[in-house]
Amino acid sequence: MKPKIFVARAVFPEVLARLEQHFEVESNQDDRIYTADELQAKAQGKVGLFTTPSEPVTAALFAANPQLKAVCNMAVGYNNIDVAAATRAGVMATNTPDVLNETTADFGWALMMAAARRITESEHFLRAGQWKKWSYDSFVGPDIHGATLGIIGMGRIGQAIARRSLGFDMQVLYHNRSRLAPEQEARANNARYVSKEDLLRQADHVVLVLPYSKDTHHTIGAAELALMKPTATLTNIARGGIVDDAALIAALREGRIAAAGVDVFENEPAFKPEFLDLSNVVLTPHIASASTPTRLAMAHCAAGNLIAALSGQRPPNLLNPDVVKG
Ligand code: 8YV
Repeated sequence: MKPKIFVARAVFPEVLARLEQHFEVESNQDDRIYTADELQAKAQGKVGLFTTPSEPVTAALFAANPQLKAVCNMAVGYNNIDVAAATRAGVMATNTPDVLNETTADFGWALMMAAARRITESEHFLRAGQWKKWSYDSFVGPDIHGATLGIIGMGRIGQAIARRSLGFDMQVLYHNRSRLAPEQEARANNARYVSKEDLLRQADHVVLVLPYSKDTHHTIGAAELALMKPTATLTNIARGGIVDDAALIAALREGRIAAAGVDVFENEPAFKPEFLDLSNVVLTPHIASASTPTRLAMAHCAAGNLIAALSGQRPPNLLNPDVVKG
C-alpha cells in the first residue's frame, strides 16, 4: 500500500505523475482554494500534503491529523503554515527556495519599470483610441538608470534584484534584518546597508522582498510612505500585508509618491477596489515567479521534498529541523 497524500491545488501533470509513482494521490480536481477547515478534512488519513500559500495549514489541522508527517509548500514563502505547530506535532514542513530567485528578480524589475515608465497606463490610453498627438509631457515619469534603488528584504531574491542594477548604473541601498557580509554586499552592486527610514527618504525606487510574519506586518504604512520622495516608486513582490494597502491607495491618489507596482495584496485574491480607480499603479495577480521553467522547478522541488520526507530521508528544504533531530 502506497502512503496517501493530498495535493491541495492543481499542478503540472508530470509532477502529479511523479507523485503517483510514490503515493496514492488525492488531488484537488476543481482547483478551488480550500478553507482551513476543508483542508483539515481533506488531510484525514493522509501522511503528506502538497500545498501553496493559498492554503492555511493550522495548528488545528495538525491536532486533527496525528498521522500527518510532512507538509510541502510550493513556494519560498510559508506564512500560510504554522511551522511552530508543525514542529510541536512532529510534522516536517518544507518550502521551495532558490529555484525562483532569478525569475522573481526579473519580475521585480519588470514591475518597477512598468510603474516608473507608465507602461500599462499608456497602453490603456493607446488601446482606448485616445492617442491623437505627441506631447512633450505625455506619460513622463522618473528615470531608472542612474537612480537610487532601495531594497527592503535583502535575502536571495533581494540580492538578485540588486545584481541586475549594475547595468542601470544605479546606487543600491538596502535594509534587512541583518547586514550582509562584505563580499555579499560587493556582489549585490556594492549595496549599502541603511535604516529603513533612510532608505525610504533616499531611494528613487523602493522594492519590497521580505517574508511576511507578524513582525513584518505593515512594514510600509502611512508613516513610511510619508518619508518617500514624491517622485519615487514602490514595488511589492513580497506578500500582501507587508504594505498597508489603504495607506498606499491614499498616497497614490494624493500623488505623495509617483507610482507603485503591486503583485501581492492583503486578503488576495480579493483586493481593495479603490486600486482600480488609480492610473499610477500597475496591478498583477501574484505572478512574480510565473515563468514556465520556474513554476515547474518549484513544483518538482516541492514534490522532491515530499518524496524524501515520506521515504525516511531528510527533505532538502526542511524548515523545522528540530522534527528530525535525535
Ligand atoms: C508562488 C510565492 O507562486 O514562492 C512564493 O512565496 O509567493 C510565489 O512564488 C505562490 O506563492 C504560489 O505558490
